[in-house]
Amino acid sequence: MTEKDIVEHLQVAISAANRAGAFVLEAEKQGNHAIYQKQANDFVTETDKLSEDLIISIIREHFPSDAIFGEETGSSGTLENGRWIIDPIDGTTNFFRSLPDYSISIAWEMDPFKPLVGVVFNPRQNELFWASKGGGAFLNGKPIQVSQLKDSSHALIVCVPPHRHHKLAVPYFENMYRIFLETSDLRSYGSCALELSYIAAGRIDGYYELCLGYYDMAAGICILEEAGGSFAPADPLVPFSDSRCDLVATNGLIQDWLFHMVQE
Ligand code: 2AM
Ligand code: CA
Repeated sequence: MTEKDIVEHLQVAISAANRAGAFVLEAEKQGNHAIYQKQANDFVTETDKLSEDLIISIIREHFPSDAIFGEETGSSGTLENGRWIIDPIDGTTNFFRSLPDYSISIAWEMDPFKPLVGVVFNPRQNELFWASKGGGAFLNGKPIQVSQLKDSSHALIVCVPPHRHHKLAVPYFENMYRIFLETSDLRSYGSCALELSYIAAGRIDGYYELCLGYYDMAAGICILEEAGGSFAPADPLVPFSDSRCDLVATNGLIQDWLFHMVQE
């Protein structure tokens, strides 16, 4: 894998995210979304599916046989040349309720759970976050960096309760309560890709969520790592998988503290 390969994949990811973002923004303005429920608190619209089709067609123009793992269409292609990981709208509930925090998330990796390229585009705010391994992290072309906050009592932490897995609510809220007592305040935006990008840009300091899909976080963890942040499975005995990722992510400086907070 050469630097040129990484740059070529990054360029295609940026182009696909821009085109899908413009398409999704236009659809949001049109309104009248047909909304389908996949499972409890898990919704999909026609626009999610069309956005994924558009992204896949752009990837296929450039890399016809690469493996692709998309939230809406599942897995296809051969793993030899790595794989793309796509969330065509991350924050679908925000999208169809016209809340501004939704994004298009596209990553590419050679080894599982080690993304080399990550692009997250929020068309409502016109914010394009991207990163490539060793190449740094950027927001609309300007380098970004995590916050330098070391003192958890001043930290702003994103906590997203397990909205699709209510059985996990009690232990989650116990951890969230402890985090709340030891920090400045909590937030929740509803798009994992943006939440990770916001840590990368130094806007917030940490993030704790259970039961993510890998497509929610693949691009975001690449951007976060390149901006100097850290992430890890919330439970060291449960490694990331495509269908379930329990995540603790921070600016790096408070990673040990947040990890410790969620071990009970
Ligand atoms: P999605 O829109 O692609 O399904 C993890 O929080 C993921 O769950 C988010 O990235 C978002 O992904 C979705 N999500 C977040 N908050 C949600 C909520 N309150 N209800 C439904 N889906 C939510
Ligand atoms: Ca989605």
